[in-house]
Amino acid sequence: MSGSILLWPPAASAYARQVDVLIGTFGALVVLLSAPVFVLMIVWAWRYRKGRRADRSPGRNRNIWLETSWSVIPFLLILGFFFWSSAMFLSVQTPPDDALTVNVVAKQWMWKFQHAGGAREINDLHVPAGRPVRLTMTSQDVIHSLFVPALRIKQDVLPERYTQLWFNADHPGVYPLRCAEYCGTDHSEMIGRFIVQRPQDYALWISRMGMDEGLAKSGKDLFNKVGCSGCHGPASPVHAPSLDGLYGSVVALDGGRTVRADGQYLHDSIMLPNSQVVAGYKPIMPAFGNLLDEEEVLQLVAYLKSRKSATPSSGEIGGERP
Ligand code: HEC
Ligand SMILES: [Cu+2]
Repeated sequence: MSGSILLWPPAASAYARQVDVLIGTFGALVVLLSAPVFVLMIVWAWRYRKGRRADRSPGRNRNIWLETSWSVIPFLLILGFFFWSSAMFLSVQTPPDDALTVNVVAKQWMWKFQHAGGAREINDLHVPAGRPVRLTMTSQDVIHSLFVPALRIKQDVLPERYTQLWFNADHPGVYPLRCAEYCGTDHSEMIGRFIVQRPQDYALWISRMGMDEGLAKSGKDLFNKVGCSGCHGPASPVHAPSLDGLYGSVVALDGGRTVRADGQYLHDSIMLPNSQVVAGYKPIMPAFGNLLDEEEVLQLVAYLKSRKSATPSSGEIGGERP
């Protein structure tokens, strides 16, 4: 892997170049502000060294404006950096709505990627150039951290939780992808490739993967296979909530709280159902934490997200949900 660790890796997105400008400017400012201190320290140490006959009487004329200015000007400059970098931080936290979603499951010691169309890959992540991509990430075991130096972004990947990252890579090429959180013996082997392709090459790659069965489709099969439909299906004798149109709605919980049903809520409802019980239902849903792995939960969550509100004519009983 010689040559793969670069002091200043290539930049593959507009954001990465912004980070470079920020770091470069900040570095320049730090040099500008600290250089006079060191230069004067050396000059004066020389001028007033022991045995030198120099004028050592206390200075008379203090200049209050000069003394204020060397505190206030650096303060304002540094404050400028605070606003500049905060704006960048906020933008990297908010993916655009039209972003392509790729689900990521980290485990000791590999990266698994599932594309929205169902294509899966391990340790390689293919993305189209010039399109925003959002990574929804979780871990199967310990804490990992996804780091793509060429994008200048890094995010912890946690068990039982979804974290996200987004980017818009604009420079086709192959770049390193790493785990930046010590996660056990083979942490240093948890290396992948981040592959940015021209849109037409990416389309070709996706079609070659030959998986048009989507994530939601696998989730639907799983929903029937592991027995969710036995309770949540329309003909079920069990008193369980309908899951149509659940995603994005507001759920009233036992105890009077309400939550918005986002991806994390769906995840937790499956893995730890008794942590949040829907108002009006008994906590009879079994926990699937030991039966399903995080990849399967992603498929179920994708399936639940795809279920729109039932039409009133569907004849389903228990229409608590608007
Ligand atoms: C034994 C019956 C049973 C099985 C099997 C079951 N559930 Fe449930 N589920 C329930 C009940 C009852 C509730 C409401 C009480 C609660 O929140 O725990 C519920 C709640 C939920 C909720 C929250 C619903 C809401 O309105 O907020 C989701 C999501 C869910 N289940 C998904 C699943 C999935 C996915 C599976 C299969 C992996 C599954 N369930 C299997 C009975 C079941
Ligand atoms: Cu790791």
